[in-house]
Amino acid sequence: MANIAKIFASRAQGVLQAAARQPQVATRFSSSSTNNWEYIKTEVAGEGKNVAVITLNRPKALNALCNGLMKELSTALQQFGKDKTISAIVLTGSEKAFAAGADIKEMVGNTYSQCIQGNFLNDWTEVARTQKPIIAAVNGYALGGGCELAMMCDIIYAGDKAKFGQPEIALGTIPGAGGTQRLTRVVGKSKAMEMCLTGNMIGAQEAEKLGLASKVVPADQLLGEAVKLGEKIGTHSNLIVQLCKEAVNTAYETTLQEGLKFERRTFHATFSTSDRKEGMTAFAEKRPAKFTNE
Ligand code: CO8
Repeated sequence: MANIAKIFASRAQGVLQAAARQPQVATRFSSSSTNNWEYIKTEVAGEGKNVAVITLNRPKALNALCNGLMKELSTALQQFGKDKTISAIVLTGSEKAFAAGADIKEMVGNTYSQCIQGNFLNDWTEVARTQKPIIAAVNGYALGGGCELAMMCDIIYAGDKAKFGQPEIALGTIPGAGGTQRLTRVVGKSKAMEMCLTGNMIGAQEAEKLGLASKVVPADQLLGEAVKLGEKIGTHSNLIVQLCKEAVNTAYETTLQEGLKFERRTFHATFSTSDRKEGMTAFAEKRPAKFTNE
C-alpha cells in the first residue's frame, strides 16, 4: 500500500512540475474581426489566440438585446463554433451593463400571434446550442434576458459590481428565456421565486455564494481572468472538453440515473479517442500531453 501511495505521489509531483514548467500565458487582444458588426465586437485573445471574445456593443441602450444584436451574436457563435483554432468563447458587455434585458422598446407593440408566428426568441437558443465552452464575463447589470443569456453560458465570472436580476414582473410579463427554469435549478426554488416575484437584484458576492457565478473579480480584471480561464480550458483536448461539457449539461436535463448512464457511456467513449490514449500515456511518461483533438 505504502509503495502504491509513493508511486502516486511521485507521479503527481511529476505532473505538477511539468505544469509549472509550462510558460505562463499573457493575455492580449488582437482585433481580427472581418465582419462589420453593428451590435457586437469580436476578437481573438490569449497567447495562442485560441479564445474568442464577443463583446455586446450597444452601450447607449445598456446592451438591450434587440433582434439585430441576437442575430449577430448567433452568427458570431456559429462562426467561432466552426473555427478549429478556437477552444473557448468569452461573452461580455460593458463595465455598466452585461445586458439590461431584452429590448423593451422593440417588443412593446408585440402581440401574442406575432410572438408565435414570428418564432420570437428563436435566435436566443444559439448560446445554449454552442458546443464549445462559453464563459460569461459579467460586469454591471445582467437583467431579464441579460441574466438569462449569462445563464445559457457554461461558466459565469462576475465583476465585483455586477448585478443579476429577473425584473420582468415589473413589466407585466415573466422571464421567457430560462429565468424561471435555469435560475431555479441553480439557486433553488425559494431564492428564484423571490427574485422572479419581486424583481429584486442580487450583487456579485451573493451570486457567487448561491453558485450562480463561480468567481468574483475586480471589474477591471474581469475580462483578463475570463480569457485566462478560456486559455486554461484550451490546454486540454477540445474534443474531450466538448464531451465533458455535454455530460455536465446532461445533469440539468435528465434524471440522475439517466445522467449517470450517459456519463458512463461518454467516459467509455473517450477510450476510442487518440487524446485519451495520449493523456494517460503522457501521465505515465511524466511529460505534458500533446493533444490533437482526435
Ligand atoms: N430595453 C430597452 N432599452 C433599455 C433597456 C431595455 N431592457 N434597459 C435600458 N434601456 C435604455 C434606457 O431606455 C435608456 O435609453 P434612453 O437614454 O434612450 O432613455 C438607456 O438604456 C439607459 O438606461 P437608463 O437611463 O434607464 O439607465 P439607469 O442607469 O438609470 O438604469 C437600469 C439602469 C436599472 C438597468 C434600467 O435601465 C432598467 O431598469 N432597465 C430595464 C431592465 C429590465 O426591465 N430588463 C428586463 C427586460 S424584459 C426581458 O428581458 C424579457 C426577456 C424575455 C426573453 C427574451 C425576449 C426577447
